Amino acid sequence: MLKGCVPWPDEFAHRYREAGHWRGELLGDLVRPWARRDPARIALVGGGARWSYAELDRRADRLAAGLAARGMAPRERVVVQLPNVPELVVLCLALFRLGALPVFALPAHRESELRHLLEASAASWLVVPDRYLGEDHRALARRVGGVGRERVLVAGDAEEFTALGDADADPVPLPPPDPGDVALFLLSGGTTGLPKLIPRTHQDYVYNLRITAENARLGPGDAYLAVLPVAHNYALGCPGALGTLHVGGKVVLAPTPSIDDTFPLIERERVTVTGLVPPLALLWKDAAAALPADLSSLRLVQVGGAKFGAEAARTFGPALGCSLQQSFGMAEGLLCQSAPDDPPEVVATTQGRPLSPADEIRVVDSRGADVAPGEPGELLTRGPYTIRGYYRAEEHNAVAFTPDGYFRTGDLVRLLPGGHLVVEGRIKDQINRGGDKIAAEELENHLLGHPRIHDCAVVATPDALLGERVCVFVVPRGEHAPDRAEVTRFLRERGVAAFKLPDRVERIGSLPRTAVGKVDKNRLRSTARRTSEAGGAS
Ligand code: OOB
Repeated sequence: MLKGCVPWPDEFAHRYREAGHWRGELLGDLVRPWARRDPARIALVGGGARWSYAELDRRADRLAAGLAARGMAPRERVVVQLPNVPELVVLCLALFRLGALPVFALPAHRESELRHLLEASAASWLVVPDRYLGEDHRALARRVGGVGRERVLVAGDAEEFTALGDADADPVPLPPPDPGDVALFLLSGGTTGLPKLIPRTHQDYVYNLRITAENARLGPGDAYLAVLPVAHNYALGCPGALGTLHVGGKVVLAPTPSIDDTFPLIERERVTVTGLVPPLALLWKDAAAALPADLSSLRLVQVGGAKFGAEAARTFGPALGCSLQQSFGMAEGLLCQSAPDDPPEVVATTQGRPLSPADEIRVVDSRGADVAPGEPGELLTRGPYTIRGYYRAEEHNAVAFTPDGYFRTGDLVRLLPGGHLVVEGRIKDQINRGGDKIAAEELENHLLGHPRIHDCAVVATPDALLGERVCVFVVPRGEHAPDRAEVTRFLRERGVAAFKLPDRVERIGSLPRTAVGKVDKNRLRSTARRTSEAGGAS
């Protein structure tokens, strides 16, 4: 395995191979059988493209050869920041075939996050779109720096950089990567500072695709609509775009998650399956009743990324005329989902069951001891598609994993007798804003750089639509505390992604502390709730 990664111990690797979970498959081969068997079958629709399996396969080979000709080598890291455009899917396949390693940035990331990803992965390449949603990503690449001009690849008008479309050459034989080696890097939601890199191997991720596709009963007759960024695990591989290609289905890319973009696509492409975060699911429920769109082709909608309340979950399926599948997953691996034969009340009130028979689950108290059955506690897990360590993060790994290899999820759950999990909350210091994860410490570190902020703490406040919003408590240096507009301006200047910007900024004389001297975030959360009920706050 790539240096800086933590392999599964031999005994576990052996077990996963024996059980047939790991089959030595390569992500770069995903579309090959379909391209041979049924070349004209439609694989990918989006941004004006409508490519068959043969076309997608051919483009991936040509791009891989073109990138190799420009000097891209196996195991080099490539920070990929592309929205849901067809080039992203071709690029993924090309990199997998080449054995170069995509590090998936989100389209919303800005200088702060991109700089961190380039540095943390020691990347030699960066891929961006020309423009997306009003942002000029070439200008962003210029500000970020760190990679030579010829190693910045642009989908679209490249200006002084290299056009991704110019990386095109006749296919050449490429030595296949090792299925047990890293194929891609996903990002952690982050709890301590900036996102950690999650190395996923070819065979563990193919397994991830297979079990999520099976649980969705996904087949060649399905059309999957990627509403959320394909750069995120959920729409990439759970089953997402790659899981759909694995089973010979059709991937449809929505350019943005808006109703205006997605509903017409569902109608036109007869979309059968998609995945949403709870705020989008709530919007879809209302819009389905109000708009004349024909959503009759939809058979299954996954909702996950943040807790979907039982009340909304009960009414969602009937409103859309399809089945609901709750999805509780994490880029580190473990996926829990409702099963097709779960009774409706179980689907509405739980976040599903771990997908693999080899997933090991523990629910523990603050001392690490197993809680009594049915009691809430922190979820620990290990298994055939759950990492054993973040990339180049030895110190952090020592606290994020138990000595016997369980990942500490930071999620508070209850385990029901039937094996279903209910997510009750979280102990990690993170805000989940409608599925977008914000590490409190990352924002706090930025804010401490403000000349008029002496100290600060970031906490979640409850919200009916988003589940949680970001609230900052500020202890000013001097008389005038910066208000929300000033804090927002400051964070934007530092190149922080817009989804992390605070919804509220509260002034406070000093931060409350616990007996051991840590900031008492529980107290701050109650203060935030009280002031919002009283109608205060900026
Ligand atoms: C998905 O992955 P990440 O890596 O962005 O975030 C993982 C975290 C979990 O640890 C949990 O705190 C939260 O997101 N979460 C949920 C949830 N799904 C994720 N919390 C409550 N209920 C749920 N259903 O978010 C992700 C990855 C794959 C599939 C779906 C979501």
